[in-house]
Amino acid sequence: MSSVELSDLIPNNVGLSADRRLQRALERWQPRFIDWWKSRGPAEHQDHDVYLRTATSVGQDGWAHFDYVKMPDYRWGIFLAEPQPDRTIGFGDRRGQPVWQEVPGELRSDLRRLIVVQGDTEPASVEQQRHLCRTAPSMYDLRNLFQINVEEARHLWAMVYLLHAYFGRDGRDEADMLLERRSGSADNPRILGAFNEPTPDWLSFFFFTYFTDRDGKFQLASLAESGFDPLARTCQFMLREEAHHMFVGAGGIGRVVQRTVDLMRRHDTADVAPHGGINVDTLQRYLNLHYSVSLDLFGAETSTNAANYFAAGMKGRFGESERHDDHRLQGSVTEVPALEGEAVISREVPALTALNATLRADYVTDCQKGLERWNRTLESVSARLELPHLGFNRAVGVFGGASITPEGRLTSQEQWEAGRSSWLPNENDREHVRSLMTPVNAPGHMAAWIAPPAAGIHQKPVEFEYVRL
Ligand code: BYC
Ligand code: FE
Ligand code: FE
Repeated sequence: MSSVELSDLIPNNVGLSADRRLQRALERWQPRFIDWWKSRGPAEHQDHDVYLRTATSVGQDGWAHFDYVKMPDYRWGIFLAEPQPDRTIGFGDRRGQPVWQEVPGELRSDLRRLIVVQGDTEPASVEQQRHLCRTAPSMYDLRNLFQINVEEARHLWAMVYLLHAYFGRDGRDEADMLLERRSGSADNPRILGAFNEPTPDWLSFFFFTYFTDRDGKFQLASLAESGFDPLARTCQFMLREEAHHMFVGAGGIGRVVQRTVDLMRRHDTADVAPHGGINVDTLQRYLNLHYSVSLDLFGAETSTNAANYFAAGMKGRFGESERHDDHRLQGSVTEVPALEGEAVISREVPALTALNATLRADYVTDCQKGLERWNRTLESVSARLELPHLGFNRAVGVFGGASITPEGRLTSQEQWEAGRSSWLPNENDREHVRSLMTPVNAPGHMAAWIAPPAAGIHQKPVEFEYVRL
């Protein structure tokens, strides 16, 4: 195992200083990355000290260091989880064979594509969130936004390392293009749909980190099983950072729900908007949007791409080693949802082609957990949040373009359009949420639409000066 080289220009545990060519190539990419960060990263506070976590090692404890840092000076590093000696491929046709330390020639373009798609989402999310620093509901939240931004940028580094180290000239070109595509751009957009949607306000941000970063968790966990060992080890380490991103989403929505319930009880009304809160039906519409857009990220229910990725050992399932089957799936079948006339039915297909749907089903189960927690808070005012039907507002897969209500009923396109403003954020919701987005900067103070968190970061109090303004 290579030791951690923290004093290098690019901190790393991949022995970069022993490979001059690679080191020089990455050092040439670095200033372009910094330019991108300064022009497309957080729109403000780049000169302020922020209390941030920086990954510094990969051991079980003490993998991160907390201190004040100005964001452009953040030490973005390349860290792979420690190798497992004698690791073998855990699934697919090559199950049991030694994992690959180099890219097998016949899998080169597929692996590059998976890494590029993964890598593209990371800077995209930073671009989507760049204006949120102007409207943070507290200094604690501002710091969490920046923590997520610097870590998504580190995830970009993680994929760029793989492209440079293992894919030669094509890989370097792809790494350059990762800095050139722009979220929401008409001519050169980011690759996946959800990463071109705006994140205009903090309610959207919390739902994005709850639902879309959670797609990251499931995709990274699948890639963490990969037979391409450097990819697996990279993703294993990224997953440690990911937990905080989803915590920010779950905690953020939980705090909004708490404040809404407090206001409903205090004023004895479901309409808390005049009292500076966010109504439950507005929350439900935001949830419907972010959940449905995130479901699209799993691709089509049946996919020969997904079957090939699995059969060849490139991308496994969530928790592959804990599954009790043959891990090859040749001849296995499974049920996927389908449309038949007016009805949503389920259809039996080869399990290998259904792997996107399988991963999505695991994701849905995970999404449900946060709702249960929020619903315990909402119980006292007899309100609830629900996940809409899988087919609601979808652009990809069997439900793509179908007119399905949140309850799962197939309707006409006209009826669906008539229901849109009650199912998805409407102009009133947007306007009200926008009106709440005034920044609160004093340490420990919170905007009126959100309850304070239960605790601060890294044993610091909630009133801690997380950003020195
Ligand atoms: N938008 O065979 P299918 C994260 C395309 S999030 C646009 O079903 P496949 C993060 C597809 O490319 C995790 N296009 O596709 C979160 C294909 O095109 P071609 C990101 C889409 O390959 C928050 C065609 O439709 N990581 O980390 O089975 C903040 C047929 O589809 C979309 C990954 O996604 C879409 N939504 O599945 C920061 C992991 N969906 O080949 C970060 C890597 C599908 O016909 N990616 N298409 O031209 C993959 O594993 C797969 O590429 C996908 C798609 C699961 C995304
Ligand atoms: Fe990420
Ligand atoms: Fe993330």
